[in-house]
Amino acid sequence: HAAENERTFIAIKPDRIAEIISRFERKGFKLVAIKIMVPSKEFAQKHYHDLKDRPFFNGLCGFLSSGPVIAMGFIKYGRKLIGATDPQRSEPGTIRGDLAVVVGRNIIHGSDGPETAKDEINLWFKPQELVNYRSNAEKWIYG
Ligand code: DGT
Ligand code: DGI
Repeated sequence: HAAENERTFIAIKPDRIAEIISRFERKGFKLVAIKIMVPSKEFAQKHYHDLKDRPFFNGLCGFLSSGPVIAMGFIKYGRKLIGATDPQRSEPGTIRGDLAVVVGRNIIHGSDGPETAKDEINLWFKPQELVNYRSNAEKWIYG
């Protein structure tokens, strides 16, 4: 199953680290890279380069670089857990629906597809920071 090996990049603000990671863990996402860092404004601009013409680009990059970010790479792709961009429109049960209020402060970024995930994982992580392994659950499920 191809989707089992797809990667996703997730970035979260601190404060609810355990809760947010646990949602991915419960859903069966496998963590393959994690670190905490304060991205520079220039780094944030690279991360959000697709949005450089939007009016909120400067504020968005300022916010991302304003403090620590926990960057994670997971195997398995999924936007459903995160919810719609605007927390006022994201469904209850999603991370943004449950934990966020304001669109410019929506606490979590997730790559929007397998291709952007590759680019984002390459931006945030060096190859040697990615760890691959079989989880115990996989051994029970796939033999
Ligand atoms: P909004 O209110 O929808 O425009 O979005 P916000 O609230 O995310 O954006 P804003 O303008 O309040 O700025 C958020 C961060 O970005 C803040 O830490 C300061 C930084 N920032 C905003 N405008 C500028 C600017 O013109 N120059 C610099 N160096 N930083 C800025
Ligand atoms: O992939 P998403 O994060 O769901 O959405 P996106 O890639 O379109 O936008 C990236 C981030 O930009 C989003 O998480 C929050 C911010 N953003 C998007 N639309 C708006 C916005 N920020 C403000 N202030 N106003 C917006 O309309």
